[in-house]
Amino acid sequence: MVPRTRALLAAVLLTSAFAAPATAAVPAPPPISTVPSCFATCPMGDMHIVVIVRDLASNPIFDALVVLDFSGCPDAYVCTVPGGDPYIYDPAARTIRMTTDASGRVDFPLRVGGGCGPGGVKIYANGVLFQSYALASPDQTGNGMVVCFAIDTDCDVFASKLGTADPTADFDCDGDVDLDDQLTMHLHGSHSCHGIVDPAKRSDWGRVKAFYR
Ligand SMILES: [Ca+2]
Ligand SMILES: [Ca+2]
Repeated sequence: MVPRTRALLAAVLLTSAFAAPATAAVPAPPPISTVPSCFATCPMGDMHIVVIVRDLASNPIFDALVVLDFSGCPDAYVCTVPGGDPYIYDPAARTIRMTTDASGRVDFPLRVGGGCGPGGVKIYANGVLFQSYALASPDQTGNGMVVCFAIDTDCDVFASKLGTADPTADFDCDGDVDLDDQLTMHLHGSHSCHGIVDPAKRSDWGRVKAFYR
């Protein structure tokens, strides 16, 4: 092998050794990647946050790390049950993370209540800022449950925002707080971090009371 060829081969091998794996592809921010129009969650985990991560050529990125950053949203109430969620919560950093599947998709069944104004919650993919949001939840009081009588005042707090453009109660992302958002409040009534809060069941009340203290 002539020296020139040997040098070329060495360069190719070196390049291959340090070639970036597919997982290190750089995510392209929205609208190439897909993010929610607004950030609405329920403590029971039945309002999903879905993100699809793509590169500049619109190819889905597998195994991209998607981070939901709540560090600027101190009133977000993150429910935690060890091993109970498909994502990882870091309580010190106040972040939630999960990696994308082969189609570049992550689906967070986020169990989060509370709220905060615009910019409080951020979505990152492989370190690239995708979007920042206000946080909206039917758990308007940020205590991990949606209850409108006796032990909680979620409906009263929501009602005070009806007719406004307050993003912390705009669950359907259309820029206002109206009867459609009120319907979402009703649909998520009695939802909590621990499932349905049923006043007829003493055990559930016990949990709620314990939760409330
Ligand atoms: Ca509440
Ligand atoms: Ca709305």
